[in-house]
Amino acid sequence: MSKKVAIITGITGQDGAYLAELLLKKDYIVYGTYRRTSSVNFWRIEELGIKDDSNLHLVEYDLTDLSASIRLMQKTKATEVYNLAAQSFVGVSFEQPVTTAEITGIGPVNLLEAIRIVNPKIRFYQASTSEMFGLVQAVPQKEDTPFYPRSPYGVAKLYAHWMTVNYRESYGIFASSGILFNHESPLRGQEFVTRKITDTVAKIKLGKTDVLELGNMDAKRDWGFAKEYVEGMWRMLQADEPDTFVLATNRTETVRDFVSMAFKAAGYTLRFEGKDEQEVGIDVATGKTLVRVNPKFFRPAEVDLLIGNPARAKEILGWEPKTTLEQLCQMMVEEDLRRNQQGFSF
Ligand code: NDP
Ligand code: GDR
Repeated sequence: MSKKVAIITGITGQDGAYLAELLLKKDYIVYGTYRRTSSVNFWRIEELGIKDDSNLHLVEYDLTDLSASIRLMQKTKATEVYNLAAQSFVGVSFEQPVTTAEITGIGPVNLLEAIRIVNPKIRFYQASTSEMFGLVQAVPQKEDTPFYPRSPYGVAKLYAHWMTVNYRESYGIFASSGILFNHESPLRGQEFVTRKITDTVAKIKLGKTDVLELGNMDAKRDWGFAKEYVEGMWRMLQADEPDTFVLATNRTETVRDFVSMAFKAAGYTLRFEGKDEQEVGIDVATGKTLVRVNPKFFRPAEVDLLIGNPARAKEILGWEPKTTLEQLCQMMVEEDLRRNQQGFSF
């Protein structure tokens, strides 16, 4: 039997790298797309040891280009497309709302149109997000919870989500949308809060920096392990029917809790004092301030509370998360200690 062929857009990102690793293990031929930049950015697939795998083909591609999307389908003859590419940073979306709309909102429509034109039998996965829930309407959030996005990123993703549903219903395309809650790993980008925390904790431990500066520490998130979430994406495209699924852990913690957990993993006990912009985290053993608030990291609008119910994914896909937040945090701190000790950190 010939091998299955999949396209992963955004292979240079966290999820793209883990998904490529998973599909290669499953004996797929993988076309992973990356953007042209002045310097290449393959550290994640290098860390996973898959960059030179003979079944992995790296293809230059930009999600905002319809003709490139059509050629991508024609050339690769893929039967599964995982759209992970996006301007994915919520904070930046407030400063670059138009670019975010073009990439994160319209971009997926280029892929859907290419599928419709080239081969409507291609199965499509859209990386949707818990940011679409935004302002709390009900908890825990699930597939039928009303949406109320609170950032240009969330709004763009909601448009792409509904277009995915629309192409499913209008043209019978196998288009599934995964509403994924935050998922993290040692491969997470450093601008996201968990990795920023674990990398800075490692730097403090090694005497490379003194203090961790953060924005809103009251925000609550449902954090899972990225490697398990990409397995859920794959399962969505192997299901009998296209659908929408929430992937989450059904546990929520504040950013402050994650900070405490990360410092604990490096041997510190913190005590928090003060309120709002004056809040600080103090090392109980030495009395030193290790954490402080910097208002420059506040967002114009915030998503206060995310907690997802993944029951539907468990029932239909047999998917459930396994790694606890404590294990995830420990893994990230250890990896950042190792990297910083070796003199590099991405
Ligand atoms: P990353 O930010 O790590 O990766 C995003 C990828 O998209 C990168 O490879 C990036 O390339 C690529 N990209 C950006 N713009 C374009 C473009 N115009 N054309 C082609 N590629 C582009 O995100 P994650 O891996 O964390 O997330 C994967 C997807 O899942 C994203 O769509 C994200 O919005 C969504 N998501 C993520 C969640 C999470 O917690 N991680 C939760 C829910 C949804 P480059 O390296 O060149 O910037
Ligand atoms: P999020 O992730 O916005 O949930 O989007 P991020 O890690 O950026 O923020 C989580 C929460 O932490 C608060 N916060 C800070 N955030 C950052 N980045 N830096 C800080 O210094 C800081 N201080 C406090 C934020 O305000 C927020 O409340 C992620 C992305 O991966 C999206 O692409 C994805 O769709 C969602 O998760 C689900």
